Amino acid sequence: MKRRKFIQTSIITGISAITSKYIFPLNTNNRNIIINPLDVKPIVVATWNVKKSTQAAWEIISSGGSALDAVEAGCMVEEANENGKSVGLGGLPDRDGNVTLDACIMDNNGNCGSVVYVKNIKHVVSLAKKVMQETPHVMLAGKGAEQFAYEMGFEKEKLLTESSKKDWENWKIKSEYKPIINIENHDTIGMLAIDKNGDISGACTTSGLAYKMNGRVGDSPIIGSGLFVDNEIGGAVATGLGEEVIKTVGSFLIVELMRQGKTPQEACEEAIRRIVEKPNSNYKNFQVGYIAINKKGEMGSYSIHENFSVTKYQENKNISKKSEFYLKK
Ligand code: SD4
Repeated sequence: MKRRKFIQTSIITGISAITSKYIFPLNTNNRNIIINPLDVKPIVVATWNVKKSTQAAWEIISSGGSALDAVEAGCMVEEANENGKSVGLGGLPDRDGNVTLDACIMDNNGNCGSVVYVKNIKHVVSLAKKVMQETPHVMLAGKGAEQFAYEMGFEKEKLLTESSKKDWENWKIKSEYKPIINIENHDTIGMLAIDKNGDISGACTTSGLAYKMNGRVGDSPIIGSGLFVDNEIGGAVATGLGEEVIKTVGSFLIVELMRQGKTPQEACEEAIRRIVEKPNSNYKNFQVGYIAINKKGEMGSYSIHENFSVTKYQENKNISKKSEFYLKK
């Protein structure tokens, strides 16, 4: 008995020593914020230059719709755009020629849904929403996700377009696997929104890294890595080399940094620093970009390399601009 008590006491003493020494106290002022409706600043933000997507999302917000429906609608625009080679229809395939999509969505109540390694379904963001709303689960993968899609009335579609097939065939000549730093027009679409009620939601949709190994899944459908939303604090989304985002749980980190008082900009910069300042980080050879918003409707963005662009729709203005970045020459 005595020995057990000693062990318990030592554990408790040990935990409180660790707690007081290393764990940063939460800024409790940020919790349970009560927002005056006049202070709500609706906003839609997205990774990359995707004004048509932010426009579609803004139309929903401005007519009183929810942030959740807005981010879904915004992501769907790019999923349907076959010229975008990193999302939905026309996404670049894996090494074996399979187009496999990943997506997730998160609402203002902390609910989330996610799908990974999905073939033949274009609107995976909507499928992720169905997982969130119609199943007791958070994540469905592969064939099971596809089967669920058909049960929900989604259409089967061939996702590999002629143009993406050609790119893949050219790639196969050398079969050199190098993550592309910025895809020409855009990359993974991550979107965050605040609606007129002041509620926040987010979504993320991608075909993942071009010419990845068959079966590879990146950060985009991983809640906390590719996307995280906490309705009391804000939200964050990622684009770029998913492996590095997963290793640092980037989007969750950004939201927690904002909880501790950082602005969205400061939080994005810190999350990028966590990647580049790791011992032996190979950051000059890959891109990661983050965007974040806080409850006040303020935005931040940061990437490792230049030419990461972001789009913001707020106060009836739809603006794309280049993000700040780490690797200044
Ligand atoms: C992934 N983050 O699958 C995604 C893809 C992406 O630049 O953003 N590509 O790792």
